[in-house]
Amino acid sequence: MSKTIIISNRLPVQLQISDGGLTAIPSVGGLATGMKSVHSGGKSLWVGWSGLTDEDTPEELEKDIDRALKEHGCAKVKLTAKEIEGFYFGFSNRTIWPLFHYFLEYSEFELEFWNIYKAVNQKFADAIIEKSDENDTIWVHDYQLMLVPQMVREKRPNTSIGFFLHIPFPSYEIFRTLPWREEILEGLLGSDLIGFHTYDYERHFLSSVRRLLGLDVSFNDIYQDNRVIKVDSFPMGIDYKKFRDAAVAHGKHKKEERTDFQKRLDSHKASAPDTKLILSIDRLDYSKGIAKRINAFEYFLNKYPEYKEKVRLIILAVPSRSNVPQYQLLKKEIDELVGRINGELSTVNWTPIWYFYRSLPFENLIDLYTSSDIAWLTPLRDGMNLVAKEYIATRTDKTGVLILSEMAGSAYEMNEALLINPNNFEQQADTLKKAITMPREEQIARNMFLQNRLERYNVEVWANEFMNALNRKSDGNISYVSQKMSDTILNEISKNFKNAKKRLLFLDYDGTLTGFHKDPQKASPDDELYELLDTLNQPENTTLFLISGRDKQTFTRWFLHKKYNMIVEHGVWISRDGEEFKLLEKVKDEWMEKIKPVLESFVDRTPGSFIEEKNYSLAWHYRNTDPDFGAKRATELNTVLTSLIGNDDISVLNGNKVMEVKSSNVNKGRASVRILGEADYDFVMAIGDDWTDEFMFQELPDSAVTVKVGLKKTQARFHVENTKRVRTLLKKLA
Ligand code: GDG
Repeated sequence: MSKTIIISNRLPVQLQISDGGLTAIPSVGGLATGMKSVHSGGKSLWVGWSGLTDEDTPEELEKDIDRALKEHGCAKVKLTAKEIEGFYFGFSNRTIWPLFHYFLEYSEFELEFWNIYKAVNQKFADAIIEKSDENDTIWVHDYQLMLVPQMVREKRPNTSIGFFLHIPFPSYEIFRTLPWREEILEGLLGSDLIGFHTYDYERHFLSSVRRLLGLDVSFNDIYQDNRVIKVDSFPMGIDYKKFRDAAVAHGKHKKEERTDFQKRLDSHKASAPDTKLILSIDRLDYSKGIAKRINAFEYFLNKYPEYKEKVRLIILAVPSRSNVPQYQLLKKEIDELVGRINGELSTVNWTPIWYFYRSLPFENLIDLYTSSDIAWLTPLRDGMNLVAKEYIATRTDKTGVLILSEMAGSAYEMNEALLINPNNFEQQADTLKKAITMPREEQIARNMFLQNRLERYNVEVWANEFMNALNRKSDGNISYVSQKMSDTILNEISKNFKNAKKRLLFLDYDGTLTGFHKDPQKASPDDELYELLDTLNQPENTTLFLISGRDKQTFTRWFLHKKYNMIVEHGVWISRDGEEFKLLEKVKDEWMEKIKPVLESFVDRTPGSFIEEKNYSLAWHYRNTDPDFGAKRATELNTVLTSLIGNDDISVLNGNKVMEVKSSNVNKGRASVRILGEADYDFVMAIGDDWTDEFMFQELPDSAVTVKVGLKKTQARFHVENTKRVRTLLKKLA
């Protein structure tokens, strides 16, 4: 029976060792709840670190721990204190976390951290490999485990692997500073599906993949050798019902049933009924903008002094990663700020800031959410920010105002909140005033929309959507029109080839018989290729044509002495049996003089691009430009050319990172059909990789074996993954 394996740094259970023995308590965090529908019914396994280092685990308890974890569907990865130091506190939280949150100056690039990160990721991958088989579905979570997908893929090539990043993926300009950037991308690309909270993170990731790995990306598909990797955004929701129900129950509590914490809040509210409570809850983390928020609060009180004694800021900062020096510094900064402001502004009746540095039980969290008039969340960067969603979910009477930073992923879905830029104190002060004075009807109108959305797209829906997308992906959802060239099909084709009386082969060159090169002149044929073509070309009853967009000079140099038949410049020139090239088509070339300066202006403005001048066509190559910029310029050039051309005599071909302008009556389809008409062939095959080859696939009869190299949409009947596979195919025929 196939199962789902979930992998995260921490397991969704807390182990507690006391005199009484061992207890395992399920965690109540968002992820644990969200995964309930995925992690249930004994058909899943959750792999992660238990929270106890090897040093803290008494040997005699090992078996009990395993048993306790198993009861919760969990299995542990064992880690030493040194590994936790380098992998978790080191690379994860001193390199990746600051970098991905745009705190470049806090990022430490330590080789030692990186080595431990790799080794620990390998440990997680090994644990998965040991506990899974090919049919299982694997879901890896978050930035601590970015190398795991590829590590698992190596051993389990056909397993379905998904990855979700809970933090932002930064822009390419930030990400490129990481010394191990390629390794991280390659690690992630072991997945079949990569999920982010927002489209922006997705976009940043795709941009890095294109620029750093040079892979082709089309919409949200990444093409890597024989695989297509899907990238998508899945904004994480909350367990809406849990927060809603808790708030409803809280509202029904009689006075004596209330928590001590709530009783204290009540007495403060009673003593100052017009004082508004402003709440912020975060882990104590520099990405959350806590210090800036406190400064902005002081700014607000100075700008609008009439609100002194009329507002109170409650800060709940949950201790986090206190082993990391930046967090210790931040703690000190916040302690001092709160001390100074309270010292300067407090009156006998009023303390402006209540500051709690601790974690509170869930029921007190509900006390805070339901008692506060305003939630003020100002992260400088935040993958999502669930607190914003939780606050809204607990507002049973739909009152309450949410002020939320634009830099939080949740801001994209919470447009009805008051969105602010956390660096703009002026705007924040005015927004606080707006929130304090917002009419009740407006609060209700805004929150109604927010609540509906949060209820619908809750965390369970989030998890299911991800799993469904992953399952769809592994069902082979790629919209091939062509069939993959399996070994069985290959055998069949080879049989037909051998039995045929008269065979005709059309082979494209670049991207088909050989890979691409930065400089097209360097992509010359290798010995293996010559040998292969020689063998194929030998039999009397086989007519082999190299058919290419290349110029005749180059092909004369490379192939004329070999006496292969050749068609070049997409069908302008033909050479047979080692004879000089002759015109195959009559073509006009007067237009070239007019078009060339246009292309030249694009070369001047697009670094890395160049013009290839052929006898009857002009090609603008942009393979070596910045991929985004090059593609943008290509679209621009296309528009310019289309408006210039204006008649049917010349046309623009969009090839693989090349745009070619040529006479309309010339293309590979027309040329191949002409050759086909010369004799009675009972086996016809055409192989090519780009748009210009589609003409052949389209024009040749249905009985022809047409083969596309790569996974893009095509009119060919079959596809193969890469040039290596083309050679295997040809060797089989040879
Ligand atoms: C990462 C990303 C992304 C907080 N204090 C207490 C407490 N909490 C709970 C909240 C909320 C959770 O912790 C915090 O979630 P956030 O989303 O706000 O932030 P991170 O911890 O940084 O989480 C973030 C998230 O992953 C999910 O993908 O949204 O952007 O950074 O659920 O309720 N819970 C209790 N006591 C507390 O004192 N019981």
